[in-house]
Amino acid sequence: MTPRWSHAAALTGAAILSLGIAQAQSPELSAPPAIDGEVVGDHGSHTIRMGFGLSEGSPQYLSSRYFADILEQRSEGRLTVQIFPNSQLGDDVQMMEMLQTGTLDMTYPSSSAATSYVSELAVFDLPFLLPSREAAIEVLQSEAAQSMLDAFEGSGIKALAFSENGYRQLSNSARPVASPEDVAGLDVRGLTVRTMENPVHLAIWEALGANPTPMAFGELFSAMEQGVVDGQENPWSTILTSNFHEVQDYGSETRHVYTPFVMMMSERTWDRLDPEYQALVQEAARQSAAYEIQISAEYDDWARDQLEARGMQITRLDDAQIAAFQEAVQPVYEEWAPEIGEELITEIQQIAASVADDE
Ligand code: TK8
Repeated sequence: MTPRWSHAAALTGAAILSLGIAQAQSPELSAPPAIDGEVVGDHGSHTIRMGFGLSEGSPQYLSSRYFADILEQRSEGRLTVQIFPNSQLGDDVQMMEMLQTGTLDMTYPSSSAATSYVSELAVFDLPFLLPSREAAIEVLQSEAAQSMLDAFEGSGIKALAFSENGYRQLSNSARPVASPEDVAGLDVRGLTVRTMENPVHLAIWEALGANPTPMAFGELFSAMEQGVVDGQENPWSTILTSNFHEVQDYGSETRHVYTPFVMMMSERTWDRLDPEYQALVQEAARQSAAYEIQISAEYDDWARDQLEARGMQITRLDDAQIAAFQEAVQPVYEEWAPEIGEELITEIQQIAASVADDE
């Protein structure tokens, strides 16, 4: 783990600085459900170290605290969870590697960072696939999603639950964006947009005429501050709780991709736990993921309005404007659908459509 520390220390410095300037307040969020269920037997004490990228104000952090509380309460304090937010221990990719080697117990990456372990996860990276949050949640609860979690088996990672990262929105420091032409720039250069380290996202921003730059999330704030990139895309809640509005004047409600988070544990840690502890961890993961999805939804529009109140110029897009983005990213489907699997894509689209029909 030693080589990671210098890197981690550098990232933490940037993260603390940005948090110190303006700590985001929270919206009226639902309280976590009461913790019920029996206290499990005494199978020894374990401290579980969990790292992830987002900050203390985020739904991811708040729901992880709930996860910790469930474990602690139902094990009478024998299972404790230490949370390391703000990419303190590394970025999504590094922390998954740490799970494999057993130097970290848990992490909570964006699914997009995990497609090298389970290629089917890339279905979530396809643009404009999930038309509504209701449809997205139905998909996350489907058997197809469960088999993606199961497919981690043997990788050194035990995938426990899906939760919501959410609908991604574009922000940038250069100009208001209402069309793909605004991204590409007609008389000016195209926007340099940080993307996740994922080839489908790269393809999306190439198709839109941007200069996509894959980069770890922990390096993003300072990259924007220093003008290394013009913009990035993430859910409003992440843009707010990471204080990106301090360095990004413009936001566009593009909703171009809905991505999940995946709560995961090192298989080495998992194997060390008594089966009764394992069952508790699995149940607590599901409960905290469900809570995360709930408060993430509560956070979303509120965060957008907060950003606006704090001076970010938000461009809302009508159906025709969204359709223009949708059309511009069609080549991404042509390129990636065969790779990801037409059958899987159709299955996910059908689950999504079944919700639309219900409404
Ligand atoms: C946080 C990341 C982040 C993701 C990204 O570690 O990289 O933009 O959306 O939230 O997982």
